[in-house]
Amino acid sequence: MVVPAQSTPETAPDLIRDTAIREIQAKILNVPTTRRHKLSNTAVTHQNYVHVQVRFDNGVIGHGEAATLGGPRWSEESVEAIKANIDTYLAPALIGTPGCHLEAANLRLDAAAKRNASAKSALSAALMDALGRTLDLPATAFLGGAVRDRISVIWALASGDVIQEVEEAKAKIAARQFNRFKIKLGFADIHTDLRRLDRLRTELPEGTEIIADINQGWSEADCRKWLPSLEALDISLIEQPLDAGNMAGMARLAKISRIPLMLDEGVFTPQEAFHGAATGAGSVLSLKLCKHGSAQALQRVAGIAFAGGQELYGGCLLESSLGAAAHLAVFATLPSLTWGCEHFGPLILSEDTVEASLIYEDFHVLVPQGPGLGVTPDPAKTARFERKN
Ligand code: MUC
Ligand code: MG
Repeated sequence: MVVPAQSTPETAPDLIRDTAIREIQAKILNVPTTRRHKLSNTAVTHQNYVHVQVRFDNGVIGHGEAATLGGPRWSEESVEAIKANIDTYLAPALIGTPGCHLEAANLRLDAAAKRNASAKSALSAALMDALGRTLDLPATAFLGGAVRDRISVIWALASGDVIQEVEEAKAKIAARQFNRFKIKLGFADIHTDLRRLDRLRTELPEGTEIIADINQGWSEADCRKWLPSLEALDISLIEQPLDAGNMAGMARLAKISRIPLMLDEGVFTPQEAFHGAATGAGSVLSLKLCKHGSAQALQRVAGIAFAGGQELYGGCLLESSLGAAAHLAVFATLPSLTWGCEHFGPLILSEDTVEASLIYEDFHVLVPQGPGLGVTPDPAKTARFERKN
């Protein structure tokens, strides 16, 4: 029996045409953090974002965010470059394209600019938001559907002042927000790093999960020498100890380390993901929109890593609730996310950029359920945080 097509006020072709991208705006935001956040190669007291707004022909507006960490130091993209490349190359390439053709939009962005993954990911997020609001569906619905509605979440300790870090960790555990911690290393000498880890291991409740993120700060020789100390401290995961390009060194270390190694800055593209998995350069991969460039590319990278036997970890770059919500939408659709995620960004900001922040409870972050990304930027806050010159 042929079921007659339902008559709706707007037919699918009209809906598609009405999602044509009409206007794109990009603004730089500077949002103070609650404390200094230190990494091997930078330190921030303000988070810088490019906040993107996309308007469809149907009048619906979607928002996205590109986060950076201390200028072009964590990766090659700075907020100034992201905004300039969106304004000059990426936005013009999208105008007129149906916003519901998410993969076609990605192809246009890739044709307009090489790499620039963070800039592209803000546009990808804004399209998902506007499309979800048009269809009155959460973005997960057109990313394959959610398989989880909450994700185990990790907090990063990164002031470098161990007394402050112990207090901060204990307060997070008491609030039942976070009981898994990532410690940023590599900004002090290795002996100082190890003393800090030792103090945290002693002061935090027995069995507390501790991950070490070295952000490319150690050499292969350092790692060979100090791996036994990290093992003795019961570190559960070592993130990107070596230079991002040094896959061969990571593969040699992975062979001798009893602690799993995670690739972060070393894997942006699907080809890098394939290389990392094929060479055994780490058994865990950190996924971030700012590295992969779009929700679809993140899912592709996750598939490659999974096929290569790697476990998946939901990474962040200290996004506000807006950028974090875009990540959570994609992470919610991954069949496997062994290590949970680290989207603690909204709580490290002195004030979030949205009307209602993400919810953290029972050591999980909840995946927003509303249309699009499920969070709404607060115009008064974005105006206050907008960089004025
Ligand atoms: C990184 O390298 O993982 C994420 C959390 C954090 O503290 O730093 C970022 C970047
Ligand atoms: Mg990292």
